[in-house]
Amino acid sequence: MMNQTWWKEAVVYQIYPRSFQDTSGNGVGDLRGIIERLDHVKALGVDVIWLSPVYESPNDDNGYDIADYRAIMAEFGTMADFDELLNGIHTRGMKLIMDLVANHTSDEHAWFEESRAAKDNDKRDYYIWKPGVEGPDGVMHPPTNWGSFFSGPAWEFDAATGEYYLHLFTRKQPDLNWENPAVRKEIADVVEFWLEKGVDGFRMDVISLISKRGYTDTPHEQFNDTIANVYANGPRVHEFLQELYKNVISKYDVMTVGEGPGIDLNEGPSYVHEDRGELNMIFHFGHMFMDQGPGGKFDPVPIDFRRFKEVFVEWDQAMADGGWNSVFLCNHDFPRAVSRFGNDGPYWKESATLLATLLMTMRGTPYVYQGEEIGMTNVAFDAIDDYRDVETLNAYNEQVLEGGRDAGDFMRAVHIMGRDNVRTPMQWDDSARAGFCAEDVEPWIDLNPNYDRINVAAQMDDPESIFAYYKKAIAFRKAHKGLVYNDVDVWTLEDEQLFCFLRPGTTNGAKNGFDSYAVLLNMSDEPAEVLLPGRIILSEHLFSNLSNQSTKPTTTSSMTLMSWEASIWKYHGN
Ligand code: ISL
Repeated sequence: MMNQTWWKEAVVYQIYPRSFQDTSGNGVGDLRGIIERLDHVKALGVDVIWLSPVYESPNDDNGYDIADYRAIMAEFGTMADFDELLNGIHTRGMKLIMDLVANHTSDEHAWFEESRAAKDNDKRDYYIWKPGVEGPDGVMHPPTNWGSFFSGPAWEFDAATGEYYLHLFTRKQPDLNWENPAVRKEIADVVEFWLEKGVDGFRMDVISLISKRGYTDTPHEQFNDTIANVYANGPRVHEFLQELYKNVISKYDVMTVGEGPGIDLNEGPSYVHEDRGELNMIFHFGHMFMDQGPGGKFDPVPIDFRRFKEVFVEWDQAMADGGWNSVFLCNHDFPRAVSRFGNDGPYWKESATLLATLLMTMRGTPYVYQGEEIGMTNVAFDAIDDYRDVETLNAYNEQVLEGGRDAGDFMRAVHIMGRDNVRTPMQWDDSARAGFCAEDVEPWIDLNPNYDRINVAAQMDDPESIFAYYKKAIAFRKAHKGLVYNDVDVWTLEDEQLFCFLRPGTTNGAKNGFDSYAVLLNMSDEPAEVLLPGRIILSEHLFSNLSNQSTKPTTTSSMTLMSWEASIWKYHGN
């Protein structure tokens, strides 16, 4: 039986502060806005809030470029606001985890300003500087052929000292040099600073990238292969994480989740296994990168549903022995879950609630991204000028302006994949600015025009709403611990429509004290017939997302699920 702890049983809610609630009148969400909306978050029944970065930042990448790890971004408020927010979260019985972005800083961080000033500056080795190489043409080139995550080369020439610095993300996000013990000490001090303030843990941004493998050209044409084989899982990553855990994190009862581009099934457990003293869980990208075509992020391909199920199964199995998974369908970097994995047209409500059921019935800690609880959808702005995300804008410059790609074709890809799909303001009500900011204020990014239909106020008092369903599904998970800890046994891997799994209340054949659950999901627009495994009998219908659900108790071997029906049963047998 797995060890039981609070962070395995917790449900997490992610807040992207820029887009949550403006109170100061600048069109940008802020900390006081989160304070005002804490009762909404509490009403959902979640335990932990993950707050995307709120530190001082020039916002080249919306706060993922930190200029001061110990200061609050002025647009978001003050440290006093932060303290009040933390207190408000704690008094409601919830916890707060911060976003630790420590692979890189902003180029406006004081460390980088010093580092770039002179080759003999104390802080020179805080970052990764290399001389250029002279090509056969006699022209100076970057040290390697590496590309950045956000288009263009990963090296930037800096005239002050005539060398290049590494930036795996934008040129305003120079990578820190974790080989330097002074850098690791600085980061450990930052972590300690926030833990001493009373925060309850961290989500660690691109933690798989902190140890570099050396600086040779990547042989790969596809960027995701470069991430996996050249950038991620460097030789000292586990040592660095163990050091941070041992020196700081282990002294507090907190949770950690590492974000891990390039972490595969083999590497995953080594970051989180309970004997390793590193992290509690990671976000893997098995299901987040699966709809990228050969051209990468802005070359979308349809979701392969069988592969989607396999990803869940493989990761569950990989973590079954002493590891732990996070379960998420969306965050601030990927499209809206209902638009991507559901059907945000005719089956909007059914598919959004089915996805909620999947989140709350898988093994692993579930993460809900703001707006998911009301079924917020992708947005399709016509003009590139309506977009704000540096990833989208850089890709537009590279692919359309420089590369000659058809602008309409690129925009269609942005509508499917762009990160601004999830960054439009939270839709609180149907007033002119959806309650996100005052009506005479321009929000930093336009609203999704469907806010008149999809908003919190419209769902709050409706027992049939997506919001009401999230509340019920979260409460249901918390009341049925077998959904947290039991094994996962999927029996419809080949099926084109169904994702059905058992959560047996047995561990290695012996009863584990929890009930056994069967979760039946029809992830398609057509009805589907479920053939039940012969060895089980569905004994009690517990939960469904449709009001006209298939509640017929059955001792037979099959049942029919309506389009996007989700149905949870207690079962007997093994
Ligand atoms: O969104 C992605 C690409 O489209 C991902 O590859 C993403 O860049 C990657 O998962 C890293 O994301 C994290 O670090 C970035 C930041 O922009 C993201 O918001 C953050 O979640 C750099 O700090």
